[in-house]
This record gives sequence, C-alpha cells and structure tokens, in this order.
Amino acid sequence: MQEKPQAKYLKDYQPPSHTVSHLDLSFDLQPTNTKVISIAHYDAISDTTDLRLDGIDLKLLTLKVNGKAHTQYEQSQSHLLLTELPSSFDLEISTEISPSTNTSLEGLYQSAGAYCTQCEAEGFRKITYFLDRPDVLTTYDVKIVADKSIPYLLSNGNKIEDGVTEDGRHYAKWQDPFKKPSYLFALVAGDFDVLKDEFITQSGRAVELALFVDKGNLDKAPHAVESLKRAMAWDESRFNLEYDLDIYMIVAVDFFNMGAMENKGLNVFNSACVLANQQTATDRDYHTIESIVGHEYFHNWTGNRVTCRDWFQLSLKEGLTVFRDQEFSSDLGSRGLNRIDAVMAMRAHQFTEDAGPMAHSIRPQKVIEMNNFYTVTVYNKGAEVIRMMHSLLGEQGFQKGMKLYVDRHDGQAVTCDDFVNAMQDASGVELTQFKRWYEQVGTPTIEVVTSFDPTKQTFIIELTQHRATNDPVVEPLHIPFALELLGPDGEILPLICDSREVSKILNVTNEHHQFVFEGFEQEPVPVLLEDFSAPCIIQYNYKLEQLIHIIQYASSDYARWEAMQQAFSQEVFAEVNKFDGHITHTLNPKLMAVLKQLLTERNGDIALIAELMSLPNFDALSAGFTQVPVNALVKVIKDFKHDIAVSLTDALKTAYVSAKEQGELSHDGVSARALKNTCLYYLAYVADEDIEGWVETQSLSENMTLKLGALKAATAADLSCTGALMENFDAAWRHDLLVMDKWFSLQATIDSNSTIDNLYGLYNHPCFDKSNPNRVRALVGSFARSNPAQFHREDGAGYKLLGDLLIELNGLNPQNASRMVTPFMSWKKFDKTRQELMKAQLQRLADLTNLSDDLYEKVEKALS
Ligand code: B3K
Ligand code: ZN
Repeated sequence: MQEKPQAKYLKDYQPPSHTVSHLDLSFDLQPTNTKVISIAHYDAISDTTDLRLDGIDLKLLTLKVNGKAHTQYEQSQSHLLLTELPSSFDLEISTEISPSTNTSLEGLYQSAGAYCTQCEAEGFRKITYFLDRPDVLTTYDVKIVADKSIPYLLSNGNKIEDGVTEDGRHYAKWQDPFKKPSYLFALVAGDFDVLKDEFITQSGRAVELALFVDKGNLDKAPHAVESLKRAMAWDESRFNLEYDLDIYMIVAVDFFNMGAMENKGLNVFNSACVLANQQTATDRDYHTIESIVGHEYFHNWTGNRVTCRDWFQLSLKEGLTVFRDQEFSSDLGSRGLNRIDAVMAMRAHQFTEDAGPMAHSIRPQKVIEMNNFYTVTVYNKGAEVIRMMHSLLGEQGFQKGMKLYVDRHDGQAVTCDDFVNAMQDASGVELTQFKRWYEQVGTPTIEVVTSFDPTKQTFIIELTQHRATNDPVVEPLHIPFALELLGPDGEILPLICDSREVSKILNVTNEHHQFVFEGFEQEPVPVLLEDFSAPCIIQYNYKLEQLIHIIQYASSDYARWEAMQQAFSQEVFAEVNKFDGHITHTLNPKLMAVLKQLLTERNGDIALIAELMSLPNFDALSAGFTQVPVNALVKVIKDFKHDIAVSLTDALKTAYVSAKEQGELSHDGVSARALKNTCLYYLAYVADEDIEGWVETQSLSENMTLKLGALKAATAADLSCTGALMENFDAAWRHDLLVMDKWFSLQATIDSNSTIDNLYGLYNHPCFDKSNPNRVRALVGSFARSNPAQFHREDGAGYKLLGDLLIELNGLNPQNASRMVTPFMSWKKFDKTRQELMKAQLQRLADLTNLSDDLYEKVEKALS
C-alpha cells in the first residue's frame, strides 16, 4: 500500500482561523482550461499572519493581497499556505481547471457537454483555493462567461445581470443574499429544455420554479415539478417553514454520483431522480422522485439555513432531513407502506453496515474520506434517532423543538448537541441519556422474556438491552419501546400498571427492566417494538401462532408486515438447517393458509397485501446469520417461491385477473399493479400456458410498472419467452438510457451460469459507459447486490468481475468505486472458501499504487 492517507478526528476540531465577509467568483468556461477568479475578504480571528487554504488539482495563475502580487506562499498537493498577511485583507486568486477531463464528478465537471458542479463534501477545493469547510459561511456573487452555444448560465440565488462580452461570448451574474458554506455553491451551464411553474407561499410571495432537463425530455418533467410544489406546501403546513428566495431551480444531469444535491436555490439532480412518464418510469420511480425532490427541498431549512459545524455532524442535516422526507411521504401516501420501506432499508443495509468493518456511530469520530460517510448509518439510522425523539416528545413537543432550533441557529453552523438541546429546552423532556445514541456503534439487541400469571392475571415483560461488541458506549441507552397487547379476539388491550393506564411507549433507560401489566384473563399476544420504535434487534421466541395472530389483528400495517417477515424468516431458518442440496423445501402449511386467506379475501390496502405476500430478500435474511449459508439460503428461498406458486395457483390467478389498475398514479392504480406483479412473479414459477401468455401480454403494456413486472417474472423463473422479451426491450429502448438501466439490472440478476460472461460482454453494449455511475450501478451494482447465487459463485468469478471493475473505477471515479466495494466489506460473514476469494480481491485493491483515499479507507478497514 502507498503512503497512508491521514485521518481526521472529531476531538481535534478547531474553529477556522479567519472569517470571510464576501466572495466574488468569476468563471470563464472552457472545457480544458476554465479560468476561475476568486476575490474574498478575510479577517483573522486570532492574531495569526498565516492562512492555509484548501485546493486540489488547481493550476495557480496569480495571487494578490490587497491588489498587490503576494509571493509569500507555499503550495502543496492539497493546500496553499499564505504567510506574512495583515489581519484583514482582500485576496484575489486566479486558477485554471479542466472540467472535461474531471471524471471524478466532484468539483466542476462536464456531464454530456453541460458544465455542472458537485461540492459537498469537499469538492469546492477542486474549483478554487478557499477555506472549504462548512463553518465558514459567506455571501457569494458569481459571474459566468461562456460561448453563446451554451444558453443557460446558472448559479445560486437571484440573477442580477446578463449580457454579451466584447469578444462575442455572453455572461450572467448571480447574487445569493444568504450566507452559505462552500459546499452549497453551484454552477450549471448548458443547453436545456425548461419547465416553468410558480408557487405562492403562505405569506403570499410568488416563487418562480424552473426545472431544466436535457432537450427532448419535457414530457418527463411534470412529476418532479408537481412533487416540488407538494413539498413546498407540506413544509409550510407541517413545519411552518416557508421558502426564502424568489426562484427555485432544479437541473437534471446524467452524470452524477448520487441522487441529488441541495445547493442553495439551484439543486442538481441525477436525471434518474427527476424524469418520469408512464412509459418510462415505474410506480416505485415516481415515489422515489417525489421523496428525493422533497428531501432536497427540505434541506433549505435543515442543512442550508442551519448547517453543520463540521462534517462529523453530518447527521444533523441528513438524519433530520431523511426524517422529514419520510414524514412527507407518509402524510401524502400510506404511512404503513413508508414505514415498511424505511425498516427494510435499515434491516438489509444499516444492520449489515453495523455488523461489518465500516461500523460507525451516527456522529463518526474518525474519518479519512468524508464521502465515505454518506452512509445508511448517518442517513437512515440518523433518521431513526430523530424519530425516537419525535416519539418521546410527541408531535407538538417536537415542533416546538424545531422552532426553537431554527430560531436559535438560523444562519449558523452547529452541532448535533445543539439540535438535541433545542429539543430538550423547548419540550422540557430530559434528553441527556438519549444523547448516547450519537456515540453508540452497532445494533443494540433487546432480549425479551414474557410470563403470564393466570392467578394474578398479570403479564410480565422483562427487557434486557445488550449493546454490540464494538460499541464504545458503556452506559445503557434511552430506548422508547412501543408495545401493543392483543387479546384473544384481536382486541387491543389497555396497558395497566399499578392500576393506572400507561402510554404504549415504554421508557427503557436501564440495562434491565421489568414491566408488570394487569387485568388479563388470558395470555395476551405482545406486539414488541411496534413500528420499529427504536433501531434495535428484538430477541424473543415468538410462536408461529402468535405471529399469525399479529398478522391478523395488529392495529398497525407495519406490525402486521413485520410479523409476516418474522414468520417467513423463522421458516427459512428452520429449512436452512435441514438443507442437504437434495430435499425440496416447503413452507409451513399454517403460514401458507394465511397467505391464501390474505390473497382470497383481499381486505384493506391491496398494496399492503402485495408486501405481506413477499418473502424477505437474501440480504435481510443474511442479517440473521453469523455465517451466511449462501447455497442453502438461495435454494430455500427459491423452493418457497415455487411452493407458494404451486399451492396457491388458483388464488394467485384470481387475484391477478381481478386486480384492476385504474388511474395512472392513484393509490388504487399503484396498489393494483403491485399486487398484479407479485402474483405474476409467483405464477411464473408454475408457467402453464395461461401464465406464459399473461407474461407476454403484460410485457407489451405501455405502462413501465407492468412491463417491467412481466420481465422480472420471466427472468426470475427463466421462462422460455425470456430471451425474446429481453431482445424486444433492448431494441425498443436504446434511445433512453435510464430505461436501459432497468434492462441492465434485469440482465445482471439472471441466475444463470452464463450471466458473468454476459456481463463482461455487456460492457460493450452501445448504451453502456463505465464513466456513468447510473450504468455501473444498474449492471454491476445489481449483480453484486441482487444475484447472490452468481455473485457468490464458489469459483470466485463473481468476485473477480467486481474486483476488475473496482480497479478501473479507482482511477476514473473514486467515489463510485468506494460505494461499489460495499459487498466485499462483509467478507467475514461467509465460509472459508468465499472469505479467501473475497479477501484476494480486496488485496488486489490494496496493492494498487494509485489507490484513492476513498477506497483506501474501506479496504484497509476490511483487511485489518
Ligand atoms: N447532501 C447530498 C449528498 C452529498 C454527497 C456527497 N458525497 C444529497 C442529500 O443528502 O440530500
Ligand atoms: Zn440530504
């Protein structure tokens, strides 16, 4: 391995040496030699005469202090150290950068010709020398000069001037009245189609909305704009937060490392998270777009107006904003289904991260490459921590806390403690112990033992919290533990302790707690940790009958789904123990009967029934094993699907035929399509003539949810029509790369011994491009994540495919490489043979002479 990159520690935080009162930026855009002039006014905070600025890959042209050339400086790979400075001065720096060769998609780069920026976390230093840290806030004036062939020149804030230059080019000037840290700076220049709209705020101000998309894509823009208007209205009604500028712009670009970025007044989005119409996008895509548009919009208050003091506090804005976008989706759609999504992400990804070498607290203590910490832990567990505070304070207390937080800290860069303090001060709820969640590492376990005393008619619940082995927190956590008790007829029983009815949120603050509930003639069925009220693992020996009781009667949709998942998992675990490679595994008939009943009665939310019918996936099930039994797990899951298909063929067929999808985006339409697809997916395993015909007919649908549902069913069950359907799709959609991503994903998830060769071949498909993160994720990401049988092949060919790709991505796009390495991080969870094979791929990376900091941090942790 090369020289070790340096880690930064939260405990070493120091305030900046200078404040910046204003920044003037000017850009002369050229593909390989863009000139950037930055003029800033600096004031020293202490009596220092030095200023150390961040800067990477910059060619320094000139440097002036108070208008005069300054020669007292040293340049290094990552910094510019200025010495012998006065305490207050203007600094003018001109530098040159090359956007067209910047494949890292960080800083200023070109996406299919358009110029755009990505500065969070530390990309601004690839644009100019600056104090590139979130606690240096200032106002910006930006001038952009470019050829007239690039009509739109955009930056943050309001446009104050435009015109032509003497040499026949043109320019625009933008002014952002709000102070911001450099990570929220944005510039976009390109030729787009624009969808314009307007939003009138609650105080009556008109805000211009503009969505910029690639030419020819206007028909896919309305859903994002409608989502934005819904988000703006929701933030006013639920949080009383109103938008502050006169214009809100969103630009969709094809080359982007993540979903989107909340730059002040000028969001930049991955086009995959914007563009949708019924022919090209699934119902799931529609939902994702609405939630990401909301998320970026909500950052305007939680992230932009109040930002982070340092990057260790990232969850301050991300955990809170994920919580807000989850609430937005839940208020507008189904709360139960949204909760199910959130918990699935926690179980399948966050618990896995916690169990691996990258485990960290929601406020990490040590970081080498900040981009590595935009994780499910910081985001999703961070949101669960905010949700726990919401449970403890209630909606009213929480809103009071939010108001105090914003009033106290508007325009500031603050810490997670500042947020919790505001919540505590506004509500009067003591949160000192609760703060331990910010230090806590790993997934806590709660062991539950219950006992029923028929003579005293009491039901006793004993809870013991166990922390993960790598958890530095030595004292117990404050856990809001939600509980529901169900009576024999499914009725919800009151929780009576010492003759008084108590709240369903139990405050668990000690290592060990005993709760004695009174007044039961028969033993109740406990719904434990209802709604996943804390990000913990519950250990409790549920009997199948109890789970079935919960599936039938629990008051929350989430709890019913959770019980179903538990029941499925228990059955899978039991069968995995019997695995010998030859027996055919079948689902417990009692559980099969429940599925049949759900399917036949179709009571309540149809979309929920589709969820209830779905087996937990490989990742979610893997989390339950210390060593993942790959072959057994793959076989049992497949056998169960087959068994459900064969045992319930008639009920599945009836449900399939009677699910009528009315209305493009109505909840009923979405639900009907979800159930139809679930039924067809199972039925494909039976594959009689009817069903092959249904798959083929559905694949011709003009609706992408249905079309893709048909192809998924065909590829999963390996129907004879699969090849032809895939060819038709390819021929029909080559003009739309986002749609082709769905096809690449399908190719990657086919469980066939020829898949790996096929994937190497697809690198040459005219639509494939390794420098585009969407394509890479669609093809190789889907393979590693969703094709366990082939990825974990015992000859190591799956691991080699990923290893080969990572070596290329390391040079091309370190951030993408680092995200794609995730499947290797859990190598210790597999058997010896697979461990050795995965480790060998990690070692190939470790041996690279140009290993990026991004990969270094993960590879080093994985191997140590
Ligand atoms: N804040 C951005 C993510 C930036 C990621 C930098 N590697 C998007 C979001 O969370 O809203
Ligand atoms: Zn965010």
